[in-house]
Amino acid sequence: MAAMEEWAFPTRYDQDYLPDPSSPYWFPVRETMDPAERDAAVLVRLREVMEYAYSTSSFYKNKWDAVDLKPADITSWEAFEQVPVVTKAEMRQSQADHPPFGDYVCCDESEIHHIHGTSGTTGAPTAFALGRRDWEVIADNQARILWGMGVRPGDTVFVAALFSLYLGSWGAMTAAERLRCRVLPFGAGAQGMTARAVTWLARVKPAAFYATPSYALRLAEVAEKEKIDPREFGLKVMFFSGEPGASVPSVRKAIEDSFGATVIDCGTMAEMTPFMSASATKETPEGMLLWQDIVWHEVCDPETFRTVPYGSEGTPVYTHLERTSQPMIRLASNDLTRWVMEDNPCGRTYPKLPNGVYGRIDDMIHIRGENVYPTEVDNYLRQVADYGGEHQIIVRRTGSMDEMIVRAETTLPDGQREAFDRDTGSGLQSFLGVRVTFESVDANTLERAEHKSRRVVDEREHTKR
Ligand code: 8LE
Repeated sequence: MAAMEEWAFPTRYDQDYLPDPSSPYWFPVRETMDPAERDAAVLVRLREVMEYAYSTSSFYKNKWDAVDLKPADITSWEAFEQVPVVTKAEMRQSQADHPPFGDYVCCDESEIHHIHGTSGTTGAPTAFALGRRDWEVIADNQARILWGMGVRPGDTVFVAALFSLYLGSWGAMTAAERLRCRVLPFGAGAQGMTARAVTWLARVKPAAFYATPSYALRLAEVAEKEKIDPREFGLKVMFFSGEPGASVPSVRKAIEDSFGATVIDCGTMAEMTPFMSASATKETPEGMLLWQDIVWHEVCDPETFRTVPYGSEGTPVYTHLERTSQPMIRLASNDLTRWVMEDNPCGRTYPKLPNGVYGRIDDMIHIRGENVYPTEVDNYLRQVADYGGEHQIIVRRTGSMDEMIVRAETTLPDGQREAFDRDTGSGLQSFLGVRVTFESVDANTLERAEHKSRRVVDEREHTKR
């Protein structure tokens, strides 16, 4: 087996390393090696990470002792797939019992370099503790992934996401810094900031841009209002995480058409930072590759948490290979995806999520025996002429029947919407395969997301969470 570049645990990357400028790969061996050889190396690493977690955290020790599992037992993939998954509820409990970081912090607390957290406004927050050395390793890994996207030293990277508890923006920033880029940590979310972003983008003309997909579309609308064509920003690559969108065909196309840039999808979960370990590349721009030597990604049956065969749908389960602060070992995501293993145009030998991560299990709408992904509604509406750019999905129970109402904006004036309402309603209904009550509303009346979109309002009692 060819020696894998800087493959060690605990991990320490050479902070001065940069690839040969002509190389499409940061680490040519690790990225293009025989996947079976890579997997064999990962299995050894998983045992090491588990030994480390078992000996440094009561969380993992108790969890594994309860099922009589020892890290040394992990000598096969069958054995690894029986490691019980970690749920978000367990982490919340651990942090309630051992504030503020829970008993799954494996490093000395003096090592903690950054504290981030869940950005939701309801429920108990979860704190993320990131070690100083981990932060460097995260930067290195994500710089490597940015390299794969075609970002290069000296490029200006415009970060248009919240700089607060949210890890997305900080992760993009630290990666770009490690890559020797020029970072513009613009942020998002303050009053009037989107219009100012338009001005800055037009003036600075960055090469790369990071945000949530909803925010990019919002930015394009604001630019249009300011009479600026987003293509004038001259962006080369736009990379997105945080929600489905960059792999939803019509959303992706809307962003590409507005900005004239390559759209790249990436992102797992904040807990999993380096969260870009699932990411497309410049030459494999669609879907997301699973960079298996950075984080071990499995796609599993949501009941048994055994991996499903390539070609099948399941829920992602993630394991850190390099984190020493709060390593996640088989973290259950509750998301939905499908994975495949095929030849990738970029030459990387990683499995791929051809449709990205297309939804959360608990956001799927169950209506009269059918499942509807909210992203399908987005995908459909986005290619309808005269669509106003935003919509809402309301699910309610009328009598004994569930009803799905889609309320969508249109740019058509009131009085000229009859055909639009009829055709969009029936088109949506046959696309989704469920009955839909369709209503149009004036453009620019529904709320735009500054961060992640929340478009579903489920008014049914039994699904209230
Ligand atoms: C489809 C990954 C990050 C830092 O951008 C993020 O949003 O982390 P966070 O706040 O922990 O949220 C994670 C959840 O966002 C995932 O479980 C998934 O439901 C969604 N998500 C993140 N990136 C994507 C995504 N869904 N495609 C993505 N690229």
